[in-house]
Amino acid sequence: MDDFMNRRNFLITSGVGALGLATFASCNKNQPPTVPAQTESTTPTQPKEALAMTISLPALPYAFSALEPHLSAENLELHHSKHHNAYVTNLNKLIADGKADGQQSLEELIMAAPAGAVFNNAAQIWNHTFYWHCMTPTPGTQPSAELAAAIERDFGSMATLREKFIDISVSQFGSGWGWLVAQDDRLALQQTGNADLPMKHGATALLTCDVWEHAYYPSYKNARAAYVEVFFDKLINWDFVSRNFAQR
Ligand code: MN3
Repeated sequence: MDDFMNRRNFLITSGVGALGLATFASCNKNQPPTVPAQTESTTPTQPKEALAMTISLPALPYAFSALEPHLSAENLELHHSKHHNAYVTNLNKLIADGKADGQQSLEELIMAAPAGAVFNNAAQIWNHTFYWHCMTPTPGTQPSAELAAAIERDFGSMATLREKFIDISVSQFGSGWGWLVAQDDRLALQQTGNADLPMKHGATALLTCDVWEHAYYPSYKNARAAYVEVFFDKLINWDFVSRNFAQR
């Protein structure tokens, strides 16, 4: 586990001209890992008002091909370089156009924004970064003893959690996400549509599966259930889920 994976802060980079690059980690306790900062160049002619915060696309925590044969390199490259990146591009344009506060953290934007473009793009950036870290090319990770005990307490068994997680992920109508969350010190499952996410509903995300078609279509075509089963059985990074549970 490298330092990148351990430092669970979601950095947002700021292009502040001659002052150089400023980075900060937000205070939200449920964060994807640190992403390397990218320097945003500012031109000498750029007006001061335009020197707002910019948000960078976090690097994938593994190679595009690392999750093969379960998710193809083409699938991951398309998902990260096109879909995830598009949300970053869109949010930076909203900030540049003055429609989003470039001084707010991603989590602050998500919590403050009404339904609409700022919320959708900010939440999708958060959701995707979290999702990448919910998967690992390393087989055989296991829930911590504390998480395993909570799963048994709240679901009865890992087999029941598996069955219910797959069910809520497969049955989410249209685009959205299946989640394992902690809420009121219990484990629970949530379905969210489009960009919606647990922090908007008073819950802490522990695990998510992206069930937008773009997440699985290149590898599984329309077979969402097959994708979700492989996600649960082969791809979940239980070390990451266990850390989220410990820090809930
Ligand atoms: Mn997606």
